[in-house]
Amino acid sequence: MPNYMSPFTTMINLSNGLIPIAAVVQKRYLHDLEGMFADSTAEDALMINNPLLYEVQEATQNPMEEGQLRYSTTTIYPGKVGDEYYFTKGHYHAIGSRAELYMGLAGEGYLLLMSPENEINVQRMTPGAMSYIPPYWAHRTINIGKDNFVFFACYPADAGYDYASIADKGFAQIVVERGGKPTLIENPKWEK
Ligand code: M6P
Ligand code: ZN
Repeated sequence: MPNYMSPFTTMINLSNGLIPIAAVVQKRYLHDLEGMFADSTAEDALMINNPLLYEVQEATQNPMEEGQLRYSTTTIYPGKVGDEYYFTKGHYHAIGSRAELYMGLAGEGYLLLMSPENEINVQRMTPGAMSYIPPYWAHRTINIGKDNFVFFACYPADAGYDYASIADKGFAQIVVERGGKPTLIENPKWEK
């Protein structure tokens, strides 16, 4: 007989992503993303204040086993390093064949994706946007607005995180402000 888990319900505030009884809250400061922004001078200058870039509230601590799901909300604060908008670290799934689903809850963001062949794709996310991350695509979210960008995520619990590939090379393109608008440009630090 399998060891059955008990069903449960987690309340999520759909206007701000708050999970009152979050299992874990992860806070990511600029220091945690050291070297990931294109403008190193701007990054170094801002490092003195080490601003909080984003928080992840985990709704569950479900076992990281095949067949299980985990879900969370992420809040990315508004801001830029130089002219590059605040973003999440970004990752491939350690088990590449695992997909993920995002839903916009508040604010405005971009979901930046990159295939294993370095093809770039961008999805604009606003409240109600259900954005599908197919298997094998690296994914990063970016706050392109003036308010908090908040989204919900649901993913297979065994997906895991491959952060190293993104930390080393980044994405082939980055999102910067040009003439007051978010604009996709080639990543000056990109190396294949
Ligand atoms: C979403 C999910 C999480 C992820 C978080 C932040 O909530 O994809 O699994 O941890 O975004 O992204 P990252 O882990 O790349 O910092
Ligand atoms: Zn993921």
